[in-house]
Amino acid sequence: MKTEIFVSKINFLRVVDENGNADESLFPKDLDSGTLVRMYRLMLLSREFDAKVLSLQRQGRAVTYAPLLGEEATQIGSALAMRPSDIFVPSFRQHGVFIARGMPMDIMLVYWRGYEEGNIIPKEVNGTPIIVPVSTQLPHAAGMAFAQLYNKTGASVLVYVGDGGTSEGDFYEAINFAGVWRLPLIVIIENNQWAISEPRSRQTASQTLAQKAVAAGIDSIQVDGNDVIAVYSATRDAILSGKPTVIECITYRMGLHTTSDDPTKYRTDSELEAWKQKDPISRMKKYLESKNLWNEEMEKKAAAEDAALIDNAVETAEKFKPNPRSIYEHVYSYMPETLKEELDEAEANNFWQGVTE
Ligand SMILES: Cc1ncc(C[n+]2csc(CCOP(=O)(O)OP(=O)(O)O)c2C)c(N)n1
Ligand SMILES: [Mg+2]
Repeated sequence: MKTEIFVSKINFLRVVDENGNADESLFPKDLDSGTLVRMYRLMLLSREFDAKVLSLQRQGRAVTYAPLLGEEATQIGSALAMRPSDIFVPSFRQHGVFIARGMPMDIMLVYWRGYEEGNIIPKEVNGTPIIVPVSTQLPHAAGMAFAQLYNKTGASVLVYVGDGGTSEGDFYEAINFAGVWRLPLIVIIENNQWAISEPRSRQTASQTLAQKAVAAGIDSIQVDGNDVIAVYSATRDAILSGKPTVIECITYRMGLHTTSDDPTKYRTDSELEAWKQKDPISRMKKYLESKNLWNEEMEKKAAAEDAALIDNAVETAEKFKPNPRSIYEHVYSYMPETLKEELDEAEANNFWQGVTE
């Protein structure tokens, strides 16, 4: 006997198209006009913040930075779908998620000036620090989701990973664990088509990244990641279902991998141009304008307000004086003897002042 024992399908969701036209039958019912405008404003603010950090880095006022340009809808849509009690676990590019969750921008900038004090996330933001080792955040997030289930908190854990990150063992292990234990874990794949210079086509032979969830026995969907409404809708549904879910958001990294990267070395202008036509911000703007919820005057006012907010945050962040002891204090939960010796020696030699005096 030979018979088909398993078939699967992956849905793709888009609610608002590139021209700003919405499929009303798919439009989430809980989105009022105030929230729609807020979504747009947060995308604008994230883009402005991003441009500012890039500029600071070029002036030697910030460290290596991973821009989010082009990925605003994926980040803001998913962040706004969370309830305050839901916990998010970022990787290193989710600046928009932090902003939408109320992370003070001056603290974010302290981190991007190179100080770990900026990676201490205020409790009410309900997220974990920036994590650079690719995909190591996934098993942590699965463990956190297990804790939510065990403690019956009712909260979900939303973890972000790039397309490249889904090739790591940590990704498969986390979704496998989530499937077995039916954890409230939502994995947002921010598929921006590139893992540094490695194109999506070279990362996996899998037709979609969403289908990787199938083997783990968990739900998944692919969404237009440049459509903030679709991302919101899929994430909200997943959170409310309480079930482990993988959401693949199709978006594009319009900028650099990081400030140390030069994408002109490995990708074509025509590819970038094609994605610019799908810009997540102009799409939402067209939609809001068609509903008379937004106009040029509001755009100008918003730009001025955002610039003032960001300038203020930069000013505050640049006044921040780091405590050099923190290099030693936060490595372990306690200070081992060997580290204590190093710290004592550094202090005895007035290490903080440098050696040139
Ligand atoms: C374990 C590990 N391997 C390699 C790197 C170097 N590295 C940093 S980002 C990156 C690519 C990540 O691509 P993707 O997951 O698609 O995320 P994106 O940068 O596009 O947001 C690599 C290989 C790292 N940080 N950690
Ligand atoms: Mg990527």
